[in-house]
Amino acid sequence: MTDSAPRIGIIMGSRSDWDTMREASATLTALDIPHECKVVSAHRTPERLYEYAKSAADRGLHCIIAGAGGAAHLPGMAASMTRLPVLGVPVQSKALDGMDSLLSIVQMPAGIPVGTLAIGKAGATNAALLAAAMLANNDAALASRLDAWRAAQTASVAETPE
Ligand code: RP5
Repeated sequence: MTDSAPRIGIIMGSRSDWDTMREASATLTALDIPHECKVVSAHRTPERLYEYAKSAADRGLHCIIAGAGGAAHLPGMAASMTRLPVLGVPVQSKALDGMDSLLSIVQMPAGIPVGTLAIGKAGATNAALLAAAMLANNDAALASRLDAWRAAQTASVAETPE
C-alpha cells in the first residue's frame, strides 16, 4: 500500500449529493488524508455498490463515509457488506428537508451499525472529522494534524459578536 493510497472512501447516491459530500472531502484534504470519492447508488447501481463494499477492506480502506438522500439505503447496504466502519450522512432532501434521509439512515436494526451524523453539510464535515479521529488512534502524525486543526478552529472563534 502506498502513502497516497486512499484510506477513506466517500460514496454518495447521486452526483446531486456532491454539493454536500464535498465538505467531507475538503475536510479530509485539509487533514492530508488520502481518500476517494465515488457515486455509488444502492438503487440505480446495486452491482457497483456490491463491488465497492465487498472490495473496500482488501483495497486498504479504513472507513467508508456514505451520503444519501430520501429513501437513503446506501449507508446501511454498504455496512451490510463490509466490516469497515460506515459513517452515514443524511443529505437534505427537497421533499422532506432530510428527515426522510436521517430516519432511513439512523434506524438500523441491531447487528449492522451505521454511525449517523447530522443532516447536510455539518454532517459531512463531522463524518470526516470522526473518520480522522478513528484513524488518528494508530497514526501519531495524523493525531498531531487533527489536534492542530481543532486548535485553529478554537483560535478562530471571536469573543465578541461584532
Ligand atoms: C438518492 O436520491 C441520492 O442519494 C440523492 O440524494 C437522491 C436524489 O437523487 P437524484 O435524483 O438527484 O439523482 O438516491
